[in-house]
Amino acid sequence: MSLPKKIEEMQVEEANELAQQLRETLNRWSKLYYTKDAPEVEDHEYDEKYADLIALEEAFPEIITQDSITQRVGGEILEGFTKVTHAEPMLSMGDVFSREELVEFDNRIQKNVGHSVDYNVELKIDGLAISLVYQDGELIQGSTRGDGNIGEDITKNLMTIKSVPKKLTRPLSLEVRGECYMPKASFAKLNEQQLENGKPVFANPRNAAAGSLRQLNTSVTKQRDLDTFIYTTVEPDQLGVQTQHQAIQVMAELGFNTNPTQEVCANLDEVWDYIAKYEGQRDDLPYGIDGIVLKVNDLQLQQELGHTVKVPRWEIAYKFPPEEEATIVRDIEWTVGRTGVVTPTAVMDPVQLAGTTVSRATLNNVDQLTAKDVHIGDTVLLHKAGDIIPEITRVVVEKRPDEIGDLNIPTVCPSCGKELVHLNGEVALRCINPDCPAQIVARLEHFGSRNAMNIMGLGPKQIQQLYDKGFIHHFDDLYKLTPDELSQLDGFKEKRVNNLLEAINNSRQNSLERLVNGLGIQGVGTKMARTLAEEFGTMDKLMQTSVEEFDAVDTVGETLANNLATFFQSDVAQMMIDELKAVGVNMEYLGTKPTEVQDNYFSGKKVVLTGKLEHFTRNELKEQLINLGADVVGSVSKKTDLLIAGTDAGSKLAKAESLGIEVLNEEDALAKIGQ
Ligand code: 1X8
Repeated sequence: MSLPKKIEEMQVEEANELAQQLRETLNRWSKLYYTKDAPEVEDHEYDEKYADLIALEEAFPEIITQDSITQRVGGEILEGFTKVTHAEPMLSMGDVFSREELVEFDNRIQKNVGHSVDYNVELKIDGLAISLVYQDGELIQGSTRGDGNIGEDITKNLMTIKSVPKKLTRPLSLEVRGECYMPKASFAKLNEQQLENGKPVFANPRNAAAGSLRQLNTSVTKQRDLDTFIYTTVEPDQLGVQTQHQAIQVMAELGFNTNPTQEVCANLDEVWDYIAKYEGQRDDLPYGIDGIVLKVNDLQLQQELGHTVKVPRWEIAYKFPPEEEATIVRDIEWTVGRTGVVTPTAVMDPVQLAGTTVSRATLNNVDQLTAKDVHIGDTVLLHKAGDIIPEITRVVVEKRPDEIGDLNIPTVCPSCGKELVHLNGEVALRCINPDCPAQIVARLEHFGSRNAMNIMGLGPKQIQQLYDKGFIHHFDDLYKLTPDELSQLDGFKEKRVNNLLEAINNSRQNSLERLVNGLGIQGVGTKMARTLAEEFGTMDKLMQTSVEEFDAVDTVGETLANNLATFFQSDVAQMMIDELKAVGVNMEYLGTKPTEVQDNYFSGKKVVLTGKLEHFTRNELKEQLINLGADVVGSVSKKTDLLIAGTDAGSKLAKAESLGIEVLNEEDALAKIGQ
């Protein structure tokens, strides 16, 4: 958990706020991951935040939003792809984890049908759901599942995969569905290459398949070794078959790759044998599976059983129990967060666990570390909580070396050396030194982050380097950075230096809520910062507000009101804010003004971006345009006002030209932005 406090101690407002922040972060990370092959964070960080979000949503179901990343059937819909509405929704599937639950499923089916049924049992492939549409035997469209109703058109990408037939052996018009995956061996090879080329590695074969398939540049897809298994058709009537088992056989005859392991089972004992057999072979299969799928074999019965809003009633997935692996703890790292909380992380010999390489597991707090009694040198069992977060299950005591060191729980801060404390009986160990370097760096990071001052190009790496060089310490130091200092950052040539300077400079004009968030006051997140800015209007007012006045705000509780008054009236805050005023940082709430941008070339226009850009990433340019009031959309249509085309622009450019839409190259666009 990386949550600031125990979920049991949270109010719904706070949980909601945290969940919203987590969603924004996770959405951004997952987008970066898919669109750029370049994750911003390590896998475990993503996993941890994802698990936090799940935990919050489980504790407070009322805060779940429809568009929460936890609610999506598939991945997200990418900007660069044309959207496809599925003729029949691509449903997800119910899942169970035990034999008892399988029995329940079977009982339900038997009750509904009136007798026992045959099941077709298939492997559940760890890949990406795809749909292929054929007209008169020709492949005309391929798409991702997307949100189940709308997917992305990835026809060109799928065309590069050998096992996807471009032409069927019979001129049928039908839609089939299946799984696109990357074989384990290809995954290993790809990651080796990625490492050699200094590129980030993929976390698991599934991510690698998704990242390879959802490439705007199909030549990348082609270089990746992807494969498919097709397991269903939307129109079984076309095949003249009565059962799922036959459907797969006929689809194989039509030219599709189908998985040969399917078996018809007459009862749950047979199903259970199948499960045991493939669970045992799991690691030997050339592709990843995460369970098996049980389907009522008779297609007529499937029809009669129908589906609920979300899932078919005639099929269920049995998920394998999470894998457990043994490894050795080599180090316990102690890290200091923004609020001074010090958390232990076990660093272990890397092991392959449920599809990813794991070498770190958080122990969350000292209590957990002592309860589990994890020492350096211990052999531990690792599993993935919810199949996501690596977690140490227990120490294998029998394997403990004769000589083992103490737990070595720090009494002083690993960063600044000051004494650590437990505040008000908290389990968390805290460094309360306001000058602790690790906290300063973490606070600066937060200050510049997306939901706070939103200084693009100022990431953790840059903050750490600038801090190490002694250029930044207080928030206002960011505004005093010189081009010469910035050019000392790794990889910063003139362009990046200028971009970062501009981003820092622009952040002076942010509305008050961003600054309030950036200050990192305990209990104040994005939403609370906005509430405070709206309510009190200026920083000066906030600094004169009493506990009672804070308390009078609807969503502010007593504890927070106290925190706020204490903070805003403290000498530290006074000084910090005076310094920020001195460097020209705006101290007023601008309300809706930021979006009421001055009329400019881009305001109100529907703009599409395509091709390779030189000076920006596409996201950066997009953000600039949005700030100028443009509506940046994914695909070119009659309604598009403007296409900005980088180099190697393809079909979008052609389409824009054919529709007579204005086209700017990157330089022209930059010139117009500058005006
Ligand atoms: C997902 C999957 C299905 C099958 C295999 N692998 C999957 N990942 C199969 O039916 N053999 S069905 C499915 C789904 O979401 N409906």
